[in-house]
Amino acid sequence: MRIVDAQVIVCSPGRNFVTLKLVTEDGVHGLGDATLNGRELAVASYLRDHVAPLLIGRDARRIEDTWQYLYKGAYWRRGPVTMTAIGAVDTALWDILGKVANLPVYQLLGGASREAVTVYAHANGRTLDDTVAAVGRQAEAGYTAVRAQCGVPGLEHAYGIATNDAPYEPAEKGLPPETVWSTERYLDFVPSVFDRLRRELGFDLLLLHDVHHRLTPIEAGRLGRALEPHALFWMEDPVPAEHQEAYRIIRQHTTTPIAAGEVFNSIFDCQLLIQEGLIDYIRATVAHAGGISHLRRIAGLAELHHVRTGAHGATDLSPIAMAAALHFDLSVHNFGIQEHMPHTADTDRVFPHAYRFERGFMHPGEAPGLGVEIDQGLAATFPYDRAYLPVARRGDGTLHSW
Ligand code: CS2
Ligand code: MG
Repeated sequence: MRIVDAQVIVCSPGRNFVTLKLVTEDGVHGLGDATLNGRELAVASYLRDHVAPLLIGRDARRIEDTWQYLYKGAYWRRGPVTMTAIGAVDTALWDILGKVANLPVYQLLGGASREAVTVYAHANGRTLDDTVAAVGRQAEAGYTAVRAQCGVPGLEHAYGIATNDAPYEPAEKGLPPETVWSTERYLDFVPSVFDRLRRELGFDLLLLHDVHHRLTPIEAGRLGRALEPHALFWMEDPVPAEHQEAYRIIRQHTTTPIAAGEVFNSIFDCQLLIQEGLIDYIRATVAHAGGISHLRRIAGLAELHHVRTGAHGATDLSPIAMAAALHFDLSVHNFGIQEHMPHTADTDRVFPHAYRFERGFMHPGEAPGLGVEIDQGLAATFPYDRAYLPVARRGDGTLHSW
């Protein structure tokens, strides 16, 4: 089962995606998502120029050895570009193994630990009224969990708010737009959003909120405490997490559950957070944290410490990453929740898939492998289109975490 071809496919059916396609001598192929939002071509080059030559001739069944070869063998370890590339290779090899075994990947991972995967939806609005209406619509669509983001009075832009009627999409065409941020206005306003949501919608619905790395630990402690009466399912990324010890301060001040890790690349980024029980949900993904193999390691460590998974699932992860996440979610014992943002119709046409959504739950389907394909002819009609995430500055012009 030698690998004979490794292709990197870049396309933009509404947004940019990088896909790795590995082909074996028997003509079986596997797919991996290598999309790193705003830095896509760096991963494409890493794979095409440095990884593909190493894969040709390797046995596609040696998933663990290939992972170690690309990780330890590079000498330069970790980092988003390297780990996204390794993740794509790993995911593609699991896809191949599933196809050869004629089994969906979740069966290779130990089988289903649950009937279906609980997913949370996004709801956002520029005003409080719009946000409450958006959350209500997602609840009516059958979601049992909804992430609520609201525009902040006095701020032109807030994270997570759609600029038009289309679903929220973080990247924007061209060069990075600049936005203005005020911690004071945000902290003042957010508790009133959840107060209103709970008063109008009650406590049955699970509510989540993404702070998007904007606060300091003591500010995060204050927000978490203010949100306690509204019983959030989680408060996400309250602070930038390079300094894991900083989460101790948040924990000392609030019992609001904490989720972190969509930007993490390896188990080392969350080792202390997990081992000290400083978070409740780990958001590392298949795409950016070294693939299915490495994510399972992270989940294994998390399970020992009562931390559950809550994988990132924004639209900048392609349907290949979504499929891989669902196989992982269905199988892993300490699954918590999965983020779900529907892709554009063009993206769904480029990546036909077996996974399905039904009233708040998803399932990866029973197709062998990951159950997702890429229509390369159609993909070629959507060429790469440069786009960046915005940046944020405080009122005086100081750069702030976006
Ligand atoms: C996010 C994303 O889904 C989330 O929770 O924080 O919207 C994130 O901003 C993007 O994935 C960045 O590429
Ligand atoms: Mg997030």
